[in-house]
Amino acid sequence: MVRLFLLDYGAGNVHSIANSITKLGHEFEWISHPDDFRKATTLVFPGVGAFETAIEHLSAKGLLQPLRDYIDSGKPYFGICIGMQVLFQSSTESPSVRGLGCVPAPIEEFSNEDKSVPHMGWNSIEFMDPEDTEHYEGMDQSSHYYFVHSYRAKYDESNLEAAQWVHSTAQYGREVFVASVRRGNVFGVQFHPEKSGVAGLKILDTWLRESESAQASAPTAVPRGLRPPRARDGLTKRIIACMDVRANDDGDLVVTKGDQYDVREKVLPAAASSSDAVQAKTAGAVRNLGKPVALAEQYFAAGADELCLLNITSFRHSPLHDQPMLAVVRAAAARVFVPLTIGGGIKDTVDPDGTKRSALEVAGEYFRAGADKVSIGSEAVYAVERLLECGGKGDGTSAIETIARVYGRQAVVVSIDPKRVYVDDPSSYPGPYKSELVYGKPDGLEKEKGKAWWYQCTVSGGREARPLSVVQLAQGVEKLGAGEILVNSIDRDGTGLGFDLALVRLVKQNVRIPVVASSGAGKAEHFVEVFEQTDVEAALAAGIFHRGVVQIAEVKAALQEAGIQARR
Ligand code: 1PR
Repeated sequence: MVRLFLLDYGAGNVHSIANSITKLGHEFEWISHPDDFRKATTLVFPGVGAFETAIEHLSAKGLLQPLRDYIDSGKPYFGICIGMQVLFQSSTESPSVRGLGCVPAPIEEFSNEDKSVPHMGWNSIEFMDPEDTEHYEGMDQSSHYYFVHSYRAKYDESNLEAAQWVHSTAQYGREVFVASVRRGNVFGVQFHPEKSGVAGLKILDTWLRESESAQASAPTAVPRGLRPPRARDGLTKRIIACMDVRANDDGDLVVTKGDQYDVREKVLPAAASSSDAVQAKTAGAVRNLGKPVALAEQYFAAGADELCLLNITSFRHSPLHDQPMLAVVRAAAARVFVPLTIGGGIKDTVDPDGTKRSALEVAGEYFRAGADKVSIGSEAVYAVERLLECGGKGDGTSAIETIARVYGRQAVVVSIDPKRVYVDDPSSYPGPYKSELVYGKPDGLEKEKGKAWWYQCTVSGGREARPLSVVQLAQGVEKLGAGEILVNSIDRDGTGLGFDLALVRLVKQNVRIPVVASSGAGKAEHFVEVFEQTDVEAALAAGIFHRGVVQIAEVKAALQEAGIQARR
């Protein structure tokens, strides 16, 4: 009898793989004891997070040697991300920790000289032996798969023994790295099939439906020699749909959306005419644009590359375990198979009974519920203020630092809400942000002409301004260990005027981690504009998608027409 086991070492979002496998109709059990390895006939290790955390947790739970024995026994093994990396000898992420050493090569960090690190997004793969269709394992050179990692195994044709393991490669910037390994009973992929939409589910399903003997008998690859980088890598620009979630006045969770963060329907001066009657009835109520899980499912089906759910009310009266948002995340994660970011309230909190919950615990609950990344807003601003007060060195206690240490920096997004501060006379502006001033263009918006401004950071959904510029914040959070920055614009939010290109460019030029442009998208061409005129990796929109003004497919088509790589 087939007994499929999943290995969870206790950190990161392993529920996504469980959800995918359930969705595909397979049954599984969790490895909870070293003896379970003996019962398993097939093992999937969906490693998420940091190499060191993975190895240490496995050792501490007495699972490392049984894992090694399982692999040596010849029974089928499928490792994902860190589950593939542990097969290697070592990782420069944690030099003191040894991997399983099946593949005699190191895992090293990507260079950020010519690109953002982490490598985050949908990339293509290239088989080592395209003729060997029998061992594609459901993978496809015309598909894109979701990668999220800072460390990789370089493709090194001179290391013949390691090259015999390589099944496919991918390219990021000029670096060609190992995307999958396949030999004997072992299959490992650097990307996340459980987050790679239909194309990823196909890989899992193909592998799980293979006979045990087919799973356990891939031939040793014949090393194929040099694989020089192509002119352009296969990474696509990501399109993200964002849902602001809050309780309405009846206590139901709804997706809402405001203009410049005011989510209540406008109150009319006087509901004079009968045509205003409906509007008058809803005036002042929280704008209701749909149910979060249903919308998430809809956006997944429509081709969104990633989804973002922001909890914009704090649910102060619920203990952490009963946070209504957790139920939303669980339900969404069971239905959508692309990355899910959760934001709002990722900070140290206190349950109604007085129990203290650290930001790390809060994030952990969301990861276990099925979130892939958490997004930190206000807390990030306070953390950078402390960082600057302490002379630019983090004390290790901030939410960014603690979460990145355990779950890896790729799991930590910082969502920033800057606001323009106009300067009366730029030529004589003596302020501290002179080098960050942006000047309105003669061919720009009417209200920007002849003006200059800098961007000030805010907290509490834009309600409070802080003495920090956007550049200080962006550089500070990168230093603290954030893996990505989501740049909102309070001035552009909900306006449909297009992304604030100057703001996005300013942030992008000052960091080496991926940046997501947000706020102001009004038509498909705005996405083309932001990718042509800035180097951001992704663009996010809310209002136009919720209101059906623009479909995600239209955005993708516009990008492809403009020669910008997009996932279809
Ligand atoms: O401070 O860590 O609890 O995080 C709170 C998070 O919730 C922050 O990311 C903050 O931006 C967000 N937030 C707080 N209040 C609101 C609100 O609307 N009242 N939503 C709010 C912010 C704006 C964007 C929006 C883009 C694109 N939402 O995320 O999705 O501007 O909109 P558009 O395409 O319609 O222009 P913490």
